[in-house]
Amino acid sequence: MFTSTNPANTSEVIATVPEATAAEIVAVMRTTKAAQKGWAKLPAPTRGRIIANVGRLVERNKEVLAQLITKEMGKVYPEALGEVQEVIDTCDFFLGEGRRMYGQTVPSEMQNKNLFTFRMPVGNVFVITAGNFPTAVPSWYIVPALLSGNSVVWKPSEFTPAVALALTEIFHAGGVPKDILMTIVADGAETFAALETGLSEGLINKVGFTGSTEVGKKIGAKTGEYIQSACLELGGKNPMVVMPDANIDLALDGALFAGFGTAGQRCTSLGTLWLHESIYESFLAKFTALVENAAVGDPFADVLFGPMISEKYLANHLGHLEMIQPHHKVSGSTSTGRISASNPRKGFVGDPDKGVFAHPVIVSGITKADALYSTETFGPLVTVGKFSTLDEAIELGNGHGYGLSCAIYTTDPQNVWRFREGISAGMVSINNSTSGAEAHLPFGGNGLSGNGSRQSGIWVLDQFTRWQSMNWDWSNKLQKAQMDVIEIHHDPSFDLKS
Ligand code: UN1
Repeated sequence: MFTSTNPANTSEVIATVPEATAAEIVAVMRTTKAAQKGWAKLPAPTRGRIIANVGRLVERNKEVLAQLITKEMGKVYPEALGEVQEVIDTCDFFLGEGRRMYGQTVPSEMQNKNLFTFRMPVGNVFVITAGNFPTAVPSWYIVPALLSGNSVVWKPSEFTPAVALALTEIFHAGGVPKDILMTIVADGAETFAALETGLSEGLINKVGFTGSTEVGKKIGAKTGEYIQSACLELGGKNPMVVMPDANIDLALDGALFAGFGTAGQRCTSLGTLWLHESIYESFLAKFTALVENAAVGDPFADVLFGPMISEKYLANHLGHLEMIQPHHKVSGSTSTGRISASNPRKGFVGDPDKGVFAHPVIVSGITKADALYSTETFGPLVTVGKFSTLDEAIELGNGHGYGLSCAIYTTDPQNVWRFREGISAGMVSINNSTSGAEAHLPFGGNGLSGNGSRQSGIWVLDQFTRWQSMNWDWSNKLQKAQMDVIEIHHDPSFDLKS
């Protein structure tokens, strides 16, 4: 059994759910696989109406779902409301896609012949998601996958099973058949074993995975063996560049939210803050003051961030603190590591000993040679470094190999365009946080952050459908493409008289 607890008060049990074995997951895959063809026969506009129902039900249950997210995962309540809104936005976008799902009519090179394209569902989709966005990120896979006529097996994070089961119930209440979306909780090893069997038996036709780059590599390799490419949404070390001409107060607000919102546990969280050398000291002093004075604690109170998702995430954060070197300067709190009565944080809201809370940490003086330069820290830790030219900042922003999100603060349009062109990230923010992407733009990264797949908006349809082309020759004779070429009479050496 998996037991999830409230990370702000670990003595409070939120849910206890069965832990599935690989064989049980495979059995679920068989069920959804068998049901998929019937679902695909339903007209896409009808599937769109079902997605509309789901969206309205999520809206109706927004507060209850958001409260459950805050209780089980620990993000602050306004962020949890925002996360649920992202599910609603995703449904709102895709309900209309049910009436589009456009294919094309394409001219033929021959007479009396027509060409067409159609989007076909891929089949049975295996969705594996993380605990930091227990509803929004899963919805980015599940909603378009269902709308496109696929069935889905969803393996949510073992840290957020109550939220996952609640969201699944809403999908079912909205009209998604119970054998078309099935949710099953399991650990990583059983999930991977089921993935292997599912692929080898042809039960899985597409994998959607959000999580670490390390696990993403394994999933990418395994799906590759079966001539499939997974939709991978992996880690990031998202740079934020602050130019000397920037609106400094705006940049400070952006860095604070990007760095410490969700306790730094977003794939889009700020990695390294790159400050121009001319503003380095003054910006760092102001940023430090903001972080030192920010409220941390009870996620239902007015705080910058609450607990970490679980002890596992805290342990990971503590490991990253060991990467701090003597040439670094540490600031941002009264201490580092776990917040407790014996290691207190000034102004903490609530009782730190009840939960899994960590001090915010700013590590400045980062250089390219540091382990912290190229390590995704996924916690309340922001690294800070300096640069002298925009080209150098772009080089530093790309040099670690991640390429998910990035930001630049500047008032000079030339800097904006040079940065956009030079940075390798899939998502670029101008005068805005690295996190907080809107739900209908392509979401995804390059390099260590992903294999080029994109979620959200119209772009994700290419993950969950395959193009089928059709040619229809109604000439009643065999016309041979590329061979029966219509002759064009023209004069290739024509020149105007001068
Ligand atoms: C994630 O952390 O996996 O852009 C997704 C954002 C959110 C989604 C983050 N809309 O920060």
